[in-house]
Amino acid sequence: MSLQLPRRAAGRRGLPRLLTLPALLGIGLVLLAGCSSASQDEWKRLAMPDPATLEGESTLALWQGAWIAALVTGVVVWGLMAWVVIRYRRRSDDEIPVQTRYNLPLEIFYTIAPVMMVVVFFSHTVRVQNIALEESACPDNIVEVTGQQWSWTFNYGLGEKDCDFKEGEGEDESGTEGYAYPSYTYEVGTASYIPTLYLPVNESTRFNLHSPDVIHDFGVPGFLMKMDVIPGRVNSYEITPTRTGSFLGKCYELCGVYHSRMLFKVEVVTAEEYADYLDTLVADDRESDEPLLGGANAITQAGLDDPAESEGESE
Ligand SMILES: [Cu+2]
Repeated sequence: MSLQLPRRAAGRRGLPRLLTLPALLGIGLVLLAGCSSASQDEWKRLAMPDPATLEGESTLALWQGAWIAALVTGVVVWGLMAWVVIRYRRRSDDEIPVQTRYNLPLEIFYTIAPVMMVVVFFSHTVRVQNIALEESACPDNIVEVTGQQWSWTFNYGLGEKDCDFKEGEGEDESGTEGYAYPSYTYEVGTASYIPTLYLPVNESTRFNLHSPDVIHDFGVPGFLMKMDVIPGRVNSYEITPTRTGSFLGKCYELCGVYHSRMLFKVEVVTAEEYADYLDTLVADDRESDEPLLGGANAITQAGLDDPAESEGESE
């Protein structure tokens, strides 16, 4: 039985197609020429925001490194494909190119090379993840963050902190329950009021994340960091802002109808301005012995009876 070879297309229709590539390159150049220096920086960061924290620098480096590695891999693969297509193309209608099967060295190479690449990518990912999740024994500040439907509450500690309360709640080594600070002051957002989170520059701040209802996700694009806020457990992460400025934060987890309203502003300020801000909150009579974490706090109001009693017994 003979091999059926498709007829090659007659005529020369290659020229218009050859012109497509220069045309596309030309359009690309014209588009790129309109870029400002700010958007050129964005190109260098490959669309990542300019990191405003110590930890964010590593995340950006991982992102850029991954793109470079992917591009190098792509160029090698595309190059090999183009070389094979051109070098081993059919030169006449009645010729069959060399048919190669079972090339053991080649098969071993294309099995081992990708595995090695995955090992390298994975190890860098784990290394950067460890940097992003690293927590000091006692950060400069601990903020108890509550993500509730449909906004955020930021609880700032007042007085001396006790770093034995690492999880934000629960027991310390001596078995006493409580929080890191003896008292708190707070900023509460609502679905129609966007709250602002204040942070001192060049000081480490740990966020302990609480949710009284569903899973939210607390993140600031400018910090290149986000983390799930899960009811029933306290997640946490630490950041050290490296420059003052205004940033925007949001909920990264589709948490219900008004998820899109779970925005917040971030102001990174000097240590003095931070202390002044906490003073204005205290002056506004926003003080509490414990952080506002939603749950019972969300339905208990001063002056009301125990909600369980007022609702009556259902059984
Ligand atoms: Cu949410």
